[in-house]
Amino acid sequence: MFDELPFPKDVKRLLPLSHWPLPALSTGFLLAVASCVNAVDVQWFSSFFQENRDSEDEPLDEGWTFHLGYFSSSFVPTSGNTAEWAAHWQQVDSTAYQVTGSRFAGQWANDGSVTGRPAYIWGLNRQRASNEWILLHDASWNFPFAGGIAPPVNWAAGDAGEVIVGALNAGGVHLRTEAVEGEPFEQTYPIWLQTYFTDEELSAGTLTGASDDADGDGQANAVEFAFATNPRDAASRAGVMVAKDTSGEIVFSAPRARATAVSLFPQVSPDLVLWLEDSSLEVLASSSSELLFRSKLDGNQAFARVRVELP
Ligand SMILES: [Ca+2]
Repeated sequence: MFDELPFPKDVKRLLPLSHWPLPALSTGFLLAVASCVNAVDVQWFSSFFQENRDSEDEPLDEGWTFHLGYFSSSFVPTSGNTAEWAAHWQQVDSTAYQVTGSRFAGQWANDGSVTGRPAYIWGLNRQRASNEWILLHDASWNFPFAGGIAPPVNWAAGDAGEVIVGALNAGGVHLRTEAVEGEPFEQTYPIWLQTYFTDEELSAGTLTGASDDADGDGQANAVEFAFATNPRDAASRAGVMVAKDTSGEIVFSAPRARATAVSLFPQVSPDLVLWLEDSSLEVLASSSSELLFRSKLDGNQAFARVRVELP
């Protein structure tokens, strides 16, 4: 969407983000996921077609993800210790918010590794510069035993007896997120894959490589990971934007997914052939949600892109 912004010709133009070859990923994680058998599954979800809004009353968008997990040791999350949540969070499953159904729905194949732990559902948005979270729990949400065949356990957001941050069914809004202190928990590429791909797809591995483009939108999975877009939705894309700084000079701005294990390397080019890093540009600001830079090239035009590299 950003590469369709109106833009003066012959001055500077922008180019969608591109992606360079990446190191191969370990498949150990994927094999572990596929090994679950005879488990009591956990279905965790919110109801269809509800009003779900953030603290500014905007509907939740495709940047939202929901996570099922627990907090390590004896840590108990409260609205007063949100800045400490990330350090204690242990993710079990995750799923993307479905804008069309205005809900989230995940299913976790229980492997027995976390039996008895109190379960929480954490909603967050890594695209946002400020934190907006919701955290739900209920006294009955404890990870079940594995083994044997049993009906799935159902945990509905609307049944949560504890809303640690955010609000539930207040003022005509089903899920309401809240602006709080802190950073989302650190996300790696294999963990991110869980949000958007089924266990079967993870096992097959044909769509899930860093250089694969699962939705065919021209942006590799690694790029979608770096910018917190949805790799299964071709309409969900991000790119370098052009902006003006306070003195009127044209600068480039790249969004960045918060708390995401990826490195970004801005590049500029005079001609779309030769791409330069480092001394050919100046990084003006680098925050957890944005990278701001300008070209130092001579001449009256410059192009910009960002190289994405997984650790
Ligand atoms: Ca893509």
